[in-house]
Amino acid sequence: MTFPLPHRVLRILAPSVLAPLVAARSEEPPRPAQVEFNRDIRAFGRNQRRREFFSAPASRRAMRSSMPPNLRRTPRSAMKASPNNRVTMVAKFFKLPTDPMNPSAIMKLSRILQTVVLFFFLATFSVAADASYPQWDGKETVAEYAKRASLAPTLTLDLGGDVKWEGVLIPAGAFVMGSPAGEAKTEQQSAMEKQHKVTITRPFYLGKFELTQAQYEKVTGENPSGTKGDDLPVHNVSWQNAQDFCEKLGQQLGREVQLPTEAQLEYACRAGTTTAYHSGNTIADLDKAGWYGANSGGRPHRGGEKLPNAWGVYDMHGNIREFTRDCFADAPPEDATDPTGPKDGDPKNHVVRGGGYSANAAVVLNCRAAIRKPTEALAITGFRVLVAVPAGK
Ligand SMILES: [Ca+2]
Repeated sequence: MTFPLPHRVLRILAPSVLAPLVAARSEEPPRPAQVEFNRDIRAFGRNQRRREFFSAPASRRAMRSSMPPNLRRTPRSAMKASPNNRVTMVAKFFKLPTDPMNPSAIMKLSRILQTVVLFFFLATFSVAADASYPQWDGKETVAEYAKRASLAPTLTLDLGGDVKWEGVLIPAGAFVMGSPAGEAKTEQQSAMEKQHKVTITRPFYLGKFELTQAQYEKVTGENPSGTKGDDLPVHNVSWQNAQDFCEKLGQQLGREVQLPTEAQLEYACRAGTTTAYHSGNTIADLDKAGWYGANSGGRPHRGGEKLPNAWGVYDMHGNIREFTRDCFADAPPEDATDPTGPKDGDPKNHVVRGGGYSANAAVVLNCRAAIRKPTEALAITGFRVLVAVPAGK
């Protein structure tokens, strides 16, 4: 057989040129098992090389099978798992075989990892959805906001028997918390009511009235109030009594029931106003909206006898002083989103808001919207409750 010149030259030169290369390749140390294992994981992750292999002509597969083990694409014997390999650690956590690791285990592990990724995606999405409630625009009515937020403007809950609880929707929104420099107040109050910006990201239903004795007794079986009357606000309760009531009612209804935070209560009280009372700045304005020393007759009154604020909430000034969820601290709060009070506050001393029916001329400023008082005078202190809206939409 004769060959053209170039082929002859190659036949002569090839052994001398290729021999050192073949020799070098054969002297190459076997690849570490870890490298082969990682490569195999990638191959099965895409499932691409496996398809390539089995779709290749039989001759090619045979050729590959005849190759030295260290040059094959996926030598099963090289699937040794290293204890330092992250995939191996995850596999061990889920009790999957790792030595040698078989394809079905790898696929199972892949599905588990996909599920974990999907879980984190959904969790992230739900957090984003929680923040998606619209903010009150500062002008619209609660009914208009409720329509925009796809929420009911009011909420009525059946506590059993004929006892009902009525809540009104408080929009999500931002406001300036605290009292302005020109407002009538003491020096000490002024220091504690430093103005700052607060954002409430989640709307909520707040009791239209202070919690009544009938409602409290229906849930707890007790009524510690000094002046008795089913429709009168419950009073002479401790913060823990109020907290226990919320927890018990929440379990009974399967809803999230809480005391409002200090910020939520001032925000709901102001209903967009910036004056000392939601009805204005003067004592005459207080007289329209709340029961205090000069108009109460020295006793608590049933809800609904004075003017509500713009969002339909009654007795936010006077009548019964109201517990908030927050611990008390002298230092004024700073700008915040959904604040929940000082973390290092006294757990036995909570912020009380709004003043009471006994506030005489000397302490009538205690009925202002921005007032911050520590726990004291339980005999004239009660609360109103908050029912949360769903976390996401
Ligand atoms: Ca009140």
